[in-house]
Amino acid sequence: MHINSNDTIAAISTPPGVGGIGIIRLSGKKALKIGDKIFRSKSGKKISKAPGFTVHYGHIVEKNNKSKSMKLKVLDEALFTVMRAPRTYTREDVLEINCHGGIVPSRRVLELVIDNGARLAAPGEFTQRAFLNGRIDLLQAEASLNIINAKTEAALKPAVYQLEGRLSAIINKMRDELIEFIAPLEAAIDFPDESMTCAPGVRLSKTLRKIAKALKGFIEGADKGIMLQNGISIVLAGAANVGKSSIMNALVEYERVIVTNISGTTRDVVQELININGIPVRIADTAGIMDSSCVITKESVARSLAFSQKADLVLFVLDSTREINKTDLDVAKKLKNKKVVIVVNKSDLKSKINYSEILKIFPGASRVKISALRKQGMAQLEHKIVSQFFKGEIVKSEELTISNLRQKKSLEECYGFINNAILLIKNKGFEECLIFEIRQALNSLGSLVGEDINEDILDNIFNRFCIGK
Ligand SMILES: Nc1nc2c(ncn2[C@@H]2O[C@H](COP(=O)(O)OP(=O)(O)O)[C@@H](O)[C@H]2O)c(=O)[nH]1
Ligand SMILES: [Mg+2]
Repeated sequence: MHINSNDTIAAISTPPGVGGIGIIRLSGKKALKIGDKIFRSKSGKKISKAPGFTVHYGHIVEKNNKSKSMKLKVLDEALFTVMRAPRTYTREDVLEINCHGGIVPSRRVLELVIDNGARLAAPGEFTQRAFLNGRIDLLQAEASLNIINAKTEAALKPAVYQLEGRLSAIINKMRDELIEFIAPLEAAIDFPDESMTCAPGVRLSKTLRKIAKALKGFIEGADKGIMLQNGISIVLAGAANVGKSSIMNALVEYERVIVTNISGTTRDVVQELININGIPVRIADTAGIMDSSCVITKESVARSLAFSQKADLVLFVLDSTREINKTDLDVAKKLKNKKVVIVVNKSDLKSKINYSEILKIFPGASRVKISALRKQGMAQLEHKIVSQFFKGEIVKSEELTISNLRQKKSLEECYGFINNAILLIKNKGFEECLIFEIRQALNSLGSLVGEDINEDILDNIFNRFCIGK
């Protein structure tokens, strides 16, 4: 992404499609001047003369090239909100134009502001400016992305917590505590006679241990935080007619997919998002695995297996009214490497199943008996799904604030350096080494909040945003 922060950027900030209002946002030095060029306010006042945090009613106008008199053509009726630097989202002058919603009006206004000197914003560029101008740190920038993308309330909570800067505050406090020890340690090297006596050493180890403990808490919660943000993907897999589609319908609570007693009913992979105890779960129903020479069946079986391989969890479905057959075993073998819950379906009917062979393939896998037809055992099934990832403990949002792998990696690095430092003190190592480890730990914490971070990494982060944020 080519970032020139002198440009004035513009984008449609509302989602594409038909809606009551559309918002075009501008940020940069020329934002208000561009406002003057395209706006005739009812009051006759100029946008560039308006104080911050004021809203103005009027019309968006453009030059009518066809008319000789150069009369202005009214494009839309609009409200202009003026926000002046530095108290804005980006810390630059910001202009927000509320015009009519819908694809055509907002597009035309966007084109107009671009014709008048703005440049189309890259994805996340407004938030990137907020970060580069020091209004928020990188953790907060990532939190704002998570807020937009949150799929459940439970996922929203930690993101809001992080946007408020509470995690950043904890991290910054750790940094301050570590920095405090650098000078005395350096003094100890320069004046070995007055070398670090027991007192700072004890205090330092205490601080290091406290930090290590906090980091460990965050790292342990990280996978859950990431999962809460991204959702868990699960796939229903098994032989034909075991009841996969019936389970899908029971989980999404409506007749999403066709159920018949004819094998091969499901062909395409069908996906739906459900919410289990606040955790977003993407569930996919797939074709039953079977041998066939039919081109369509072959393709659907291939997709089914490919999807199962990518999923976080496979619900391996068995029909309890019959013995395990070769297909069941073949499918099971293909899913051997996956995290699996064995779902024994049709428990409303007489059971004929003996799954010892299956248990050999999935030793230790959880099992649950259900009847998709009668909707029995569904709560247990949901509980089993979630407990594969969240082992029953209460989910505290403070501990789930780590929401991506980048953050987890920085924390793990830092944790490693802190532990090295603890060992050095214990083994009476050199002060130079101790300083080195502490500085490395400080670097990891710095990169966590976005200091001295390389441009490619930044671009990578902001590219995941939508345009207009
Ligand atoms: N008795 C009973 N029949 C079921 C149950 N679940 C599914 N079925 C029936 O099994 C057949 C195959 O179901 P379907 O969901 O299409 O299986 P799929 O091929 O694995 O997707 C249908 O006739 C369903 O009505 C159940 O829990 N109990
Ligand atoms: Mg099916």
